[in-house]
Amino acid sequence: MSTGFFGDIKPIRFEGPDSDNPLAYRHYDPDEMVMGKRLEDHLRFAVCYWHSFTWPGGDPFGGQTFERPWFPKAGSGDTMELAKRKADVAFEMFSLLGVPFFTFHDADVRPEADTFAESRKRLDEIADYFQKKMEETGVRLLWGTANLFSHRRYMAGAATNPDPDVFAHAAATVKACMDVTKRLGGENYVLWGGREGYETLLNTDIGRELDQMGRFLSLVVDYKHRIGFKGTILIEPKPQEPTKHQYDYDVATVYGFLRRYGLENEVKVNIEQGHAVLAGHSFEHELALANALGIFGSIDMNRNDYQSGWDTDQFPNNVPEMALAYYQVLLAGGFSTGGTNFDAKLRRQSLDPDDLLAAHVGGMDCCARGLKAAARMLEDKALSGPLEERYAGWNSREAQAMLSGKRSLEEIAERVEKEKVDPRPRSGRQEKLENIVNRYV
Ligand code: XLS
Ligand code: NI
Ligand code: NI
Repeated sequence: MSTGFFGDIKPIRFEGPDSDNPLAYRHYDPDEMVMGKRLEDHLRFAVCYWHSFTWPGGDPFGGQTFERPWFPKAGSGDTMELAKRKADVAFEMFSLLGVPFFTFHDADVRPEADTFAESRKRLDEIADYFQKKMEETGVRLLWGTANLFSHRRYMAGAATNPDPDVFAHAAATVKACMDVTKRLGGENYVLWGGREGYETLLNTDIGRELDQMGRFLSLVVDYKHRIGFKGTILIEPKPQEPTKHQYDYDVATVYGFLRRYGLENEVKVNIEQGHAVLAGHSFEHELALANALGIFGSIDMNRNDYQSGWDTDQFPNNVPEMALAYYQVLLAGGFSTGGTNFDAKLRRQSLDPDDLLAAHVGGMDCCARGLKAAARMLEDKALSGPLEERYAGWNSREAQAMLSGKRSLEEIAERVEKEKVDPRPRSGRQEKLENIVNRYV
């Protein structure tokens, strides 16, 4: 039954590149076979609940711009009835778009109550409601997560808070969210350390806070195994915002943290394009590094404005960038439990219900074009051929002996003199490779 929110818009269909229908897919045909796999199964799109249905359109200079029938009226509180209306529209949108997955925080889907116990009951009640809608629509849960950053109790951190009661509150909250994620068949559980960081060292003990965070994550991993949750635990790195310095700065930092607490085989990363950029990296750098370290999990596919310097969470619209990103995803073997989550919000002037649809349609088309270009580059060995050639010298017996630890520094030095080793620099061919990429995008 239609909620009427989107008017009489019909489900979005693939109409091919020549279509001028603004609400049709031109490049995303879920059934198209790419490298032996359906496009839908490659991309595994997810709509996020928070930006699309909860965020009111505010910025630091002004409040709500969006008017949604499920927002509480001025002066009155949020209710479970409104939460269910919101869910009705959310699932309607998932179905109209034909996305296979969604993602949510506890705070997005139910109003917070006066006590923890009551908040948890509300979350369970909404999960029941979701369960029915998921059965009806076939939409699945990519990941669930806890909002440990909006409420003022978390202003000085959740796991890293100086107050152990906040740590406990956060732990109980994550337990509730993991329970619900498991019950709904979620394929991952995400931890983004929203306020796990600091503003000033004058009031912060970094070593202690990292140990608290390590303990917290160990508790989460233990619990995952105890309840038999089969999904992947993911950390989402971000260098700053909201705190000045976030502990999960980037992929390399998270890997070091996981190693320190012995969790590198238990936890993977959810990499967000905008966060990569904030950390001074490219998206593909973060993806390639995660793959190299064996912790690649999932992606949040939302970009930043390159001039503004903060997390603007915009829908992707740059095909060459997406192509390089999905190239790394394909090199990593594609997604297993992960997927492409649009942690992206409309601009605050984009008021209309169909702006929400158009944003996702455009983002999905852009990703589809990028992935298809990446697949063609891979199939043609357009980049992997030259790369193999570049490192070919390492295939020699002597090179392998050096690499595997069979040669000491003295032995290597001796050979350099004896054989008059005299390496000749070779071109890195960057421009030629860039030209190759441009043939595919
Ligand atoms: C914020 C993060 C957040 C996570 C989920 O910058 O991207 O939205 O994805 O808590
Ligand atoms: Ni973000
Ligand atoms: Ni994110």
